[in-house]
Amino acid sequence: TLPVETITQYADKHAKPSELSFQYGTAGFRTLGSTLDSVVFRVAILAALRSKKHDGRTIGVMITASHNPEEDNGVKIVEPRGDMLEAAWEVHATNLANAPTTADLIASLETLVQATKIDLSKPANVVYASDTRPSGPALVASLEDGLRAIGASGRNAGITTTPVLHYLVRSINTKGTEDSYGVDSEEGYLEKLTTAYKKLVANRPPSPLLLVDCANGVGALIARKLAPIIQDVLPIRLINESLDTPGALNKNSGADFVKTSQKLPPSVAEVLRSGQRGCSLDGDADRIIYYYLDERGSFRLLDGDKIAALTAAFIVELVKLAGLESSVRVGIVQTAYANGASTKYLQERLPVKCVATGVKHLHHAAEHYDVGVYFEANGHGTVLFSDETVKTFKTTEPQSPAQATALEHLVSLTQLINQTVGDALSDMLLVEVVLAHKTYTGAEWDSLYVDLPNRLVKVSVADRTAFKTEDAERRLTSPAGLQGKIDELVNRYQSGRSFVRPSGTEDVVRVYAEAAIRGQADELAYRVGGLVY
Ligand code: NG1
Ligand code: ZN
Repeated sequence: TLPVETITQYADKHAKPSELSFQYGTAGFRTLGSTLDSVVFRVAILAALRSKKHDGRTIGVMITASHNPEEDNGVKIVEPRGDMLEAAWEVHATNLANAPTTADLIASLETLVQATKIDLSKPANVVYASDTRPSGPALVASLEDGLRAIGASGRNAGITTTPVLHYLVRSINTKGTEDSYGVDSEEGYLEKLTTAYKKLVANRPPSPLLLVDCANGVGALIARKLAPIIQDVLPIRLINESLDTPGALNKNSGADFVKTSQKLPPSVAEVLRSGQRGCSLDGDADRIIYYYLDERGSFRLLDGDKIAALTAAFIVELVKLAGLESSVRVGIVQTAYANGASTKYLQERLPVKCVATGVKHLHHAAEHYDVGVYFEANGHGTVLFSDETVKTFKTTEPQSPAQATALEHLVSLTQLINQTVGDALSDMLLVEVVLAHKTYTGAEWDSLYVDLPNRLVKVSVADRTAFKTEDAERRLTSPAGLQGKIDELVNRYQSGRSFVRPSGTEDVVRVYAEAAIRGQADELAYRVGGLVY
């Protein structure tokens, strides 16, 4: 049975604010950090129960609000293989978070244990981490109380990135097995990535200096440790790495700033030279956006779609060189936010699937390919290799030196790429591998296809739940009649495309539009926005 008395004692110290309600959305719970005490306490209990459900395997809990403002925070649960919490349990999380009183919480827990048939005698193991937000330490304390309340054993991974936490979860759960994912420490993570990177770029000339904008977030901590290990092959200069300047996190910097405003952070503009490449991480280092200045000094964006095109083409080429073209199926997963030009480019070469926004949808769709490349336009993404495919790479007998090299490179890629979740630093190394192999400049990479001008705007509405979608969020089914009006507008624009969906992480409706020319894309977004408002 549940330790009701202990849970009650602790839960009373972490009472739910009566005026608030919470929802486990695409990024877990996310809101003002100062309101999350009871939520994080309850999430810890849920994570412990999830661990019991998985026979004591370790569950992860990450405290972060990613690219959102510094005063926000959030919490999400990581499954034993390092992927996102199963959808059915998101509902349980929401239910627990909204139980009004301690007694209601206990009742909800009892119902949950019954309904999901949890054997309470099993052990519970949870590993947790947080980003650099000021509200982090208090929320970690709330989490630890939750673990104490249910008698779970916890491991504090400290202040680290979201992808490192996902890596740790999978590494802990595969320790000592033949599927061992890596040594379960930050050092193990760095060692795994950098060893693979050095193998992949051996015999290539060193890369030119790369600017890395850390958004004044936790990515800087890991990047600082990464830089010296690879400096001979990939010199890196970090900017926006001040972790103790109040208000600096994600402020005028980072991947979300660059992608949303389609310009350089002012701090990057000061130092980026013509022809030079740079990249921006987001606040928890699970997204990355690249850019460069062309010969006229104009800003050019290399977003998640461009990363997908670059890396997928490279993997396909290696698979061909390895003689595995007929047995290893490479595919791409995108969302509706993918630039239409990228979708066209990729569809001419590979199977492409469009899914709803949210990493879990992309991740699960990518699992259906032998090699599944998924990237959101905003720079969140990774590549998944099926177990069978990794085995094929390792056991295929090469018939030529070229085939042997291709197979070795493929094996190294499976180690370089963080397959649990999008990982800015792992993705950065992946991009740099391809650029080094192709001897591409930013401009050459950029020329794979030409982006359609596009605009993404937020619209505040009275009730965003009134907006319902179908066809991977590309069409509205409600409010009635609105989709017809959008279609009518879109038809008037050359290469026009626009869609409207409710955000899963903010209380807004997002409007996306693209068209053949800049002014038209802006105008279409503005006019569709006018229909929604
Ligand atoms: P919402 O708020 O549901 O649009 C945003 C991003 C997603 C994803 C999640 C999780 C856009 C348009 N949306 O979701 O791609 O990254 O946050 O962080 O970028
Ligand atoms: Zn993030």
